Amino acid sequence: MVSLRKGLNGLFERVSSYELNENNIRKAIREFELLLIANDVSLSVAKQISKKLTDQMLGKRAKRFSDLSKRLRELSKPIILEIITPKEFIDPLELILNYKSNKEQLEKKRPVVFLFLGINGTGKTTTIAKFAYLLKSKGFKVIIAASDTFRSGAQEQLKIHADKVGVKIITGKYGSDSAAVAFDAISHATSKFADGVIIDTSGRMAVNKDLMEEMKKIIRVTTPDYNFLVIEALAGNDATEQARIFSENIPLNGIILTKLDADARVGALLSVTYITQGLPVVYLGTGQEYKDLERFNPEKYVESLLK
Ligand SMILES: Nc1nc2c(ncn2[C@@H]2O[C@H](COP(=O)(O)OP(=O)(O)O)[C@@H](O)[C@H]2O)c(=O)[nH]1
Ligand SMILES: [Mg+2]
Repeated sequence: MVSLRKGLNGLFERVSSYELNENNIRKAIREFELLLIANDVSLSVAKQISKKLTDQMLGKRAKRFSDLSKRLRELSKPIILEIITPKEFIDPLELILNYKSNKEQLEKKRPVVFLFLGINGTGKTTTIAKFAYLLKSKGFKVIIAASDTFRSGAQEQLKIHADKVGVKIITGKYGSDSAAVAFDAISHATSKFADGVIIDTSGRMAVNKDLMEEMKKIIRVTTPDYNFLVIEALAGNDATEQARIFSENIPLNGIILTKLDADARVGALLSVTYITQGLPVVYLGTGQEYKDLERFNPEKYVESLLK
């Protein structure tokens, strides 16, 4: 949050000394836009925000104001909030709880299945370990499916996490069918009356056709209840592109944005939520430890950004 927030603070301070006229208002909005772009907010989102600000400050129905800095802050808040507020909030803990209390589903006995997708290195495996840790700490029984049978070391990496967290893992052979591993894990979990299954998947270096086909196959075979896309905030514009391609090809239910601790580049959050049109950000990854998984609160995010 640091750099964008600092930048915005500086901007609000600067413009408070501007004389109030149309030129200066346009200049302040332009500075606002550039600051967003410099902080990982994509061009189209930044432009959309500045257009709305211009309309609301200079348009026909603009209200009169005397404090440019205050007005800019007041108006940008709902504009940003609208972009990052999902159509529907998703809380995985509630999902499992609701599921457990739903008799019909209980009779089917199948646990809630969460599929994690995303390209290599975004933090899928780490996030799965954090998620399993969270579910376990809340008393749920979960099983992990190590369906990344592609990248060498992936099985061992996840096994180490599963052992540390203390949850069961179903692994597969490298080069074997990732969908089959996931399917086995779900069967196993069903027979053990587990509450949830978390499926890890392989990513490739970039989003490409092979990856999409593999993900579609896993989805066909396992019919997950929730598909979560894992994206790293550090990826900047690339994060937006990944969100676009995945959301166009795969029916996603939510996004997990990782690496928000490192140098906290929160701008990506705006672009990613904008491009996926209101998909909820389910969790934020804020570090490398199991506890570093936070719920995302749009109000809090905007408050802290514009404070
Ligand atoms: N700082 C930080 N590092 C993370 C976070 N999530 C994952 N990582 C690191 O990112 C690297 C790649 O993570 P991994 O889970 O293997 O990514 P995968 O390829 O998507 O499974 C590892 O070094 C993780 O420790 C996070 O929220 N913050
Ligand atoms: Mg992985």
